[in-house]
Amino acid sequence: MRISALFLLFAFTGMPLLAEDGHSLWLRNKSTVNVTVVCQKSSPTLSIAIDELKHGWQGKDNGTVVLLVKKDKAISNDGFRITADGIQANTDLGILYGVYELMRRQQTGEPVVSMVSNPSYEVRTLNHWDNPDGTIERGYAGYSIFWRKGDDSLTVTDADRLLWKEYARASASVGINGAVLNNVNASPLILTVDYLARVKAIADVLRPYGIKVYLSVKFSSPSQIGGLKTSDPLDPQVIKWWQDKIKEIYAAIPDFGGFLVKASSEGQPGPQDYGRTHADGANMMADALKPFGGIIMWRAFVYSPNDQDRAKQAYTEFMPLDGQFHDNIIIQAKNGPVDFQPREPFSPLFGAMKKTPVMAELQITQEYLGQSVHLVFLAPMWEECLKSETYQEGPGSTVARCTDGSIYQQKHTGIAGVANIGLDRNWCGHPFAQANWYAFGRLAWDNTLTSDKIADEWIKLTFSQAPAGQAVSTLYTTEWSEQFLEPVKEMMLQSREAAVNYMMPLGFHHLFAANEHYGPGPWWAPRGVRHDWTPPYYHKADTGGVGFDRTASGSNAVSQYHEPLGSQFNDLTTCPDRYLLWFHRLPWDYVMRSGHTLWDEICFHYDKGVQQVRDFQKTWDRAEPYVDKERFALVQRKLRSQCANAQVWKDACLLYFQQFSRMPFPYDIERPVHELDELIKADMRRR
Ligand code: BDP
Repeated sequence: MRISALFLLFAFTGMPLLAEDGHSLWLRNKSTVNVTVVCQKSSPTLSIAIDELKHGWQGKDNGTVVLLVKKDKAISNDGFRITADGIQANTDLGILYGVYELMRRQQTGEPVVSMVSNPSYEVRTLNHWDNPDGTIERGYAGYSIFWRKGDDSLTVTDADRLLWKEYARASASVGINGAVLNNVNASPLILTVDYLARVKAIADVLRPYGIKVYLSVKFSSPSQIGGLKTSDPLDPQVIKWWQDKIKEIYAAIPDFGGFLVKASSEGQPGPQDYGRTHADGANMMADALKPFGGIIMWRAFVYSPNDQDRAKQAYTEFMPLDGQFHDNIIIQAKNGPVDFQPREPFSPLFGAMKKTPVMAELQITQEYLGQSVHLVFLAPMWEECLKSETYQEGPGSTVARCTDGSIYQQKHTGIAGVANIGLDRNWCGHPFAQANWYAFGRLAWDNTLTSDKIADEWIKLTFSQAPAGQAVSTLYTTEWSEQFLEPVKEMMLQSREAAVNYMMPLGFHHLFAANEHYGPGPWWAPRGVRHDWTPPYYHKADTGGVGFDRTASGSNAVSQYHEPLGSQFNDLTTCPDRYLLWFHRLPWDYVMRSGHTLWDEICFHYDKGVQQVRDFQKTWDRAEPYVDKERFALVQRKLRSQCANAQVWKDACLLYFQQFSRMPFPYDIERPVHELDELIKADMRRR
């Protein structure tokens, strides 16, 4: 009797009969009551908006929502206005975004108030580092959702279309409007007829959700697949080849977004192979895209193993070109000057290039942050970057405002996130890694949001599901908040700092073993490997001290920051501790603001990082009554690995650096539990 009643309950409420696999992300809750939607216009995007409202409405029973596409000067781009009657926007997509906002408010219990919301950036893209054979560079959640290996790899199936649709819906629900479908280390294959046919099929599915597709292209494509002798950007035949290729693309995909280009970087071909500049290369492609409204996102991730500090090279190379780029080009710079490290100061290009739009490239996939094993909520890292003060146009010139068009007149603005999405049933490998996809979209839409608010929304949407007839917001009782929401949120908010503590505190960076960028390897420097790819290049530890001297008397990277920031970083008394060893080389017994020696302070940070992860384990175990058993167990297991890994990080770094500091561990910290030799050997074995 009980069983069949339960079964009926499941059948009627649509509650999952299957185990919770995390596939529905933050889009779990279904409508409980009726709603009438009034909309004068019809379009595929508006149909989705209407459908979403009917299925997800959690407002008043028998409510009416009016969707109105009508010009309104207060609304820009695909922004929207929420009124007492419904949603108004200049575009159909604006209506869809308004619907998602309205429903997010209903589902998280945030009041639905009259408001206007405009996106911070025009281009809000996910960059997929997916290869045509289905592998993903730095992907930790299975193979590509777009590409696969095998004879029938280009056949588009219904299952493909369904997955792309789910992907598009999730992305659109947080305001993402672009997808770069392939790796920046691009295969020229992507521009061949068969692959372009699949790109078109993907674009067709993504279009109603307002997501434009873009492609990463290889600069040498004209010679590699076009049969030309050169790919020199000033060669008339090369120019013609790109024009024809672009025409071919737009004939199939009229709203194609444009190209992302990694050129003359890490061995990739580029204009410099032909004695041309980045501007020459980018302008040639941009001109070919211009008649169709396409853009170029040209990456500033460039460095070579020369004598110049790697952290300075992008600025050195791109600043002289400011003003030379055509107006449909955006320079895409990683948030930090080196490479997606757990913590870096912001890239000095933000705000410095005044005549060229610069967009931030963030990394959602946790290449350097524990991949899909560690629970690391990245919003605090991105918030730190976006809110960093550049001083370029006086106080208030934050990275966010220097890139979103509020300070400089920019024809285009954008922000990109390197995606963490794969074929894993839960999309991202780790249930909490979904929060990073969510957070990227939310910050791309509104770069003033706080990490706290984003985490709050995400937890509510991801870990609750209302039974039939009940609005989900009624589940958020005081008990639920105190016992679940607040502690889990606190864990998320601390998680990035914890990772910095157990991996690379106090301005350390790039201490990874080998090329997999997962475990520690401060010792790692095999003969024959480029010095700027080895940790000793970055930490420079010896018995005299540790850290990279980027002050005026060192590499002078500080000079790339606008005053007063340059001086602040240069001066030991004003340089924030979090960037200390990024900018300064110091003796091990240097006395910190805290009164501790540098060595002790390093030890305390590593020790704290491990303790923090141990606390996360306790927090999560207490959360058990509030989480389905599948996701609970998965996170519990991953936290166990994270904890073991954190211990390895701490032991490896402390034991390695102790060889140089020759100082004892402070009595207050937990002792290492591994032997250094053992850790070094284990690292060698892994490769
Ligand atoms: C590095 C990654 C490498 C990427 C490169 C890039 O290790 O796989 O190709 O960045 O962004 O962080 O181009």
